[in-house]
Amino acid sequence: MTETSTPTDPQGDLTDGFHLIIDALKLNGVETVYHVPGIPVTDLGRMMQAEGLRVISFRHESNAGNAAAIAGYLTRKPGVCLTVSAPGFLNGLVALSHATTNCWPMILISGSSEREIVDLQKGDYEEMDQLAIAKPLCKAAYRILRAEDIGIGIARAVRAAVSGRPGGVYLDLPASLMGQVMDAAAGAKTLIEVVDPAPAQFPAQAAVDRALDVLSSARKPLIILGKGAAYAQCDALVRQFVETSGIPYLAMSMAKGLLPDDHGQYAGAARSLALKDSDCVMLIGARLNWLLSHGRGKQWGEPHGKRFVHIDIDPKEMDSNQPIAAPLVGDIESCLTMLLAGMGDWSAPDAAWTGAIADKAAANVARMGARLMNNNVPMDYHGALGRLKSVFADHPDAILVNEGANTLDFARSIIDMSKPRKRLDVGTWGVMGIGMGTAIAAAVETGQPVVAIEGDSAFGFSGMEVETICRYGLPVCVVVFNNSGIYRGTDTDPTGRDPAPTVFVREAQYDLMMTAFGGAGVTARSPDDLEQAVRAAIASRRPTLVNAIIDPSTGTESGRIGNLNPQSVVKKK
Ligand code: OXT
Ligand code: ADP
Ligand code: MG
Repeated sequence: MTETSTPTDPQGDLTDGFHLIIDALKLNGVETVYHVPGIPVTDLGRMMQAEGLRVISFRHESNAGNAAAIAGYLTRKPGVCLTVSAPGFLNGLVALSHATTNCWPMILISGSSEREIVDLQKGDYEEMDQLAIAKPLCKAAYRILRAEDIGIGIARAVRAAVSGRPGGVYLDLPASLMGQVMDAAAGAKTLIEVVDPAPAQFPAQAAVDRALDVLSSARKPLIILGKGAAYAQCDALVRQFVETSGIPYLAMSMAKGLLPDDHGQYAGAARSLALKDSDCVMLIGARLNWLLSHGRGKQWGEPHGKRFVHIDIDPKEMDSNQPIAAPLVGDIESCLTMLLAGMGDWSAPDAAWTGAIADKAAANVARMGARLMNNNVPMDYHGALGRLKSVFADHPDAILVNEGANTLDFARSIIDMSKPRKRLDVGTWGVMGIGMGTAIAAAVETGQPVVAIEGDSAFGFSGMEVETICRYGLPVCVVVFNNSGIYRGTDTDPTGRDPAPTVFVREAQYDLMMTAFGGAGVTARSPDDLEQAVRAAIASRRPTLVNAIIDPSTGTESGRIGNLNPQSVVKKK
């Protein structure tokens, strides 16, 4: 426990719960709080702002929570979301579970009602046993009942969020805690500045030697970089390891740009070949979950005898889907440092293997390149995204936020990223609704321009936050890929009664939502218009919404993951 801060002293020598919470957060490096005000946290939010924390006030807790989650990913510090009790708390929970699922550090702080009423279910204002509900949905959950425990409560929340496999933490603050008064000097002594919250974790030398043995004996090795490797923020080391090994690599969606996508070893455009024909796969901060078909099936060339090397900070991840021949349990920076130290005279993989991947990638890039040149009106995904690809090539620091189905999948493979942590998307769950919260936090945390490429359905989940973007004057350009529907805008109700469940109002004027709050709104019907509008938005840093009208018939069911839809046998008769 260190005594390094003097709590704000509202009344001479007294402090209270409000101020101790703020002091404890500041002491632990929290700078920004993503928030929706209301009883019992309105004054807490006001006081946070008065005490120098940046308070970003949202229109819905889900979006504030998504902002906090991605802030955690970008900064390796817990992103903090502050909500009211019961409904506000529940609204924040999707993001808290999303953060946990994605292994990002986040703290959801919710005000709550009084224990003595809630526990007897007497029917309090917004009564709910929030702690019990949060527990199964996050990495850790705590309630603070006494002002003198605020220091410990926040220290535990911070450490739980960032240590080991990062994740979401719930912190329950009953209303009565905030007004509790204590002596200021005594209060200061209760605060804890967490020392070394995410300690280095080195694997055993024997585990490193085993991994090097497995890798060096492979004829067709492949590296898969996941967002855990991007989160680890040891970018130069990852690059050094990949380049020293000479092994081709794939980047999972949010790991794109960890090494630039035009890197000679990048196998992204030969993904199927690389997965199917490799004989040894090294996973670095990526899980063999659904996004990698659990390491089995046709895509992996089953039956296969591939050997896996896996770096992950969580030992329980090993063997979760496939037997891991060489588990390396530790943090990526420590693991790669030890691997590099042991690589000595490393021989690059067989040129026949690397050459086959490079040839396939070049052929795929050329084939796709031709489709990206089109200037069709109405636009298709390739024509529109081809232009945005060139905008990102000219703005490598801009952050790409991306959600939707076709809009997500096409943008992922078309738009190259050249720097780490520039591509932020739907993550492990494929959640629609991360868009505006993510865009806002990306702008707030990095100061860089943000371009959010949004399916029209995806945008609808968080669209009201364009007001927040305008209110804070953030450099966010939202591009709505308006194909008038989910996947396609062409479905019909066979009975003729209603619109089909997947279609929206045709060519809705989403741009007016931005102009309603003082930002710029543009309709783009051609690739030329689209490119011009996005370039202007980045240059001006003015909140902008570009309503990009896409041919409603060009998308495919569920984008690239249509195979996950159950099929009706009856329908096929
Ligand atoms: O090698 P092959 O031949 O296979 O080719 C691959 C690469 O080699 C090649 N490639 C390239 N070629 C040339 N050049 C370059 N540079 C290049 N790069 C790659 O391209 C192919 C594909 O490569 P990729 O993408 O890397 O590989 P692949 O096989 O696709 O990878 C597999 C996956 C699984 C890793 C990947 O597909 C992936 O990451 N997928 C994520 C999918 C996902 O998460 N989708 C979102 C959820 S979909 C659905 O659930 C939706 N909902 C329901 C809903 C949700 N999600 N959430 C909530 C809260 N409520 C409801 C809804 C409502 S989507 C949705 C809305 C959709 O409508 P919108 O209007 O928003 O969007 P539109 O569809 O646009 O209308
Ligand atoms: P992707 O979706 O990109 O494949 P995942 O979210 O599935 O990535 O996997 C990320 C993995 O990275 C998680 O298993 C997590 O435990 C791990 N991880 C996160 N940070 C670190 C770190 N610093 N060192 C090692 N592993 C990490
Ligand atoms: Mg759509």
